[in-house]
Amino acid sequence: MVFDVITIFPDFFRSILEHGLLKRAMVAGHVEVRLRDLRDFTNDRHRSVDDRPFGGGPGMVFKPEPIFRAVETLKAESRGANFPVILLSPQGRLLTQAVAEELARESRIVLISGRYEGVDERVAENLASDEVSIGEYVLSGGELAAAVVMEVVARLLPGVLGNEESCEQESFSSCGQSVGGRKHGMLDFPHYTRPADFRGLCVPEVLLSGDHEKIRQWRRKRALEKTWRRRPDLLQSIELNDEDRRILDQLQRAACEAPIQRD
Ligand code: 6GU
Repeated sequence: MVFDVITIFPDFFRSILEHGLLKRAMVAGHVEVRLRDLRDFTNDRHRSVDDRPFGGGPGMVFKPEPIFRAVETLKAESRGANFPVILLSPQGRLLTQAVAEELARESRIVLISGRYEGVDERVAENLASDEVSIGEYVLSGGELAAAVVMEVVARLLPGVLGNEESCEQESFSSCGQSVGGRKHGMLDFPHYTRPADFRGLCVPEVLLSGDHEKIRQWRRKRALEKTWRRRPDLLQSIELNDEDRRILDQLQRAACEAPIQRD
């Protein structure tokens, strides 16, 4: 997978590319990231990438010419190959695990880091093939968003996660059989490691028991419970078995007797 990132802050990406998953994916040859400085595609003396908005108002807007020139240069390099050109912006479609899975099927993706005040609309309308937002909040620029997209897509590529098992069980994970992006469609169960007693805060006894069936049941129950409290909306799309329904009935009944605060 090749990511071409068009940005006015190429240095912003250096640290995330030198640590963790993206670094490993690059070293192993699964991912290549090419940072493209937007200013290299300007042709005025000041290398200016933005200008004041037509119609007035605060802030500056990214000009179309450097962005068009940057993408056209990439297209010329790839000799006709087709690839998605994604504008990162708060107006985009929301990045979900399902969107990440869709993107992970590509072999090359161009990411354009916009900025909060805006990018000339002709980029979204006439150049980008897709517009993506990473969540319901406002960032000052698309750099963090581009980094998020690369991370969530890279970890889905075959061979990138050394430990496929940990991927299979975690919440929001998807090794091909997810429901709405999450394995089993619900939030993750709690995890613990040593020490078993940390300042009097003890790990649940069952996890120390070695009884794998009991541990499986406990994890399923805690995952259901957490999902019921925090994200009851997810329960609509989960396939529940008899044991699950019994657990949810119990929670429901307990809540009626002594209303529990959802957190
Ligand atoms: Cl992609 N860009 C900006 N500026 N803000 C955002 C975003 C993107 N996604 C969520 N908020």
